[in-house]
Amino acid sequence: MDLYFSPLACSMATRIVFYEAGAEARFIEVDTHTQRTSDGVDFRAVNPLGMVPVLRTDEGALIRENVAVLQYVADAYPDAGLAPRGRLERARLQQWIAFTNTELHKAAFVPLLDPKAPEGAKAYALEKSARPLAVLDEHLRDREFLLDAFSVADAYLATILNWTVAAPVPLAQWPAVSAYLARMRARPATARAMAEETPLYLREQARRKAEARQLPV
Ligand SMILES: N[C@@H](CCC(=O)N[C@@H](CS)C(=O)NCC(=O)O)C(=O)O
Repeated sequence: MDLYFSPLACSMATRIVFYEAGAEARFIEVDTHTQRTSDGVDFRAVNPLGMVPVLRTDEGALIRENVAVLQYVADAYPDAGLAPRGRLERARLQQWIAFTNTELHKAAFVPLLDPKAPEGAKAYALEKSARPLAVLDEHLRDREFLLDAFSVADAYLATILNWTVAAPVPLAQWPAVSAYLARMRARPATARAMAEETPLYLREQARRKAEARQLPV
C-alpha cells in the first residue's frame, strides 16, 4: 500500500499503524503548501481536497479521510489486533476516532495551528477544547488505552495530542491525558514514526522559509 503523508501531520497515525502491525508500506511525502508530491505529481490529482492522508490500496483504490484509512489498514492486518471486530467494540472504536477527528483535530487544533486563523477563532477553539479534553481525562484516568487494548484510535489520538508541542493547549491541566501522551510516545512504533518524520518536518519548514525569502518584495 502507498500512504500519502505530510511530516508530523495527522497522516502519521497511519504510519504508526503500519509499524504497529509490522507491515510494509510506501510513504509518499506531500508538501501541502505547493501540492507537490515527492514523486513529482500534483497531489490534487490524488485528492482534490489537497489533504493527507490518502491511502492507495494494493488494488489501486484511493481512500481518504483518517476515519476510513485507519480502519482499512487495521483490517488488512487482523492478526495485529488494532481494530476490534465485535459490533459494540467496533462502534466504540469509531466513537473515539470520530471524537478525535471532530472535537480535537478539526475543531481545536486546526485553528490553533493555522497561522491564517484569526485570533478570535483561536480563542474560541481553545475555549471549546476544554470540555472534550476534560471528558478524555476522565476516560483515561484508570485506563492505559482508549479501548481495552491499543488500537488505531490511540495512534490517531497520540498524533493529534503530539501537536501540543506547538499549539497553546495547557495539557498539564489534564494529567491523565498528559500521562497517556507520554505512554504513547514511548511505544516503539510511535517513537520510530516521530524519529523518521521530525527531520522531514524540519527540512520542509526550512524549505518554506527559504522560498518565502526568495519572493519579490
Ligand atoms: N477530514 C480529513 C482532514 C485531514 C487533514 O486535516 N489533513 C491536513 C493535515 S493534518 C492537511 O492535509 N492539510 C492541508 C490543507 O489543509 O491544505 C481527515 O480526517 O482525513
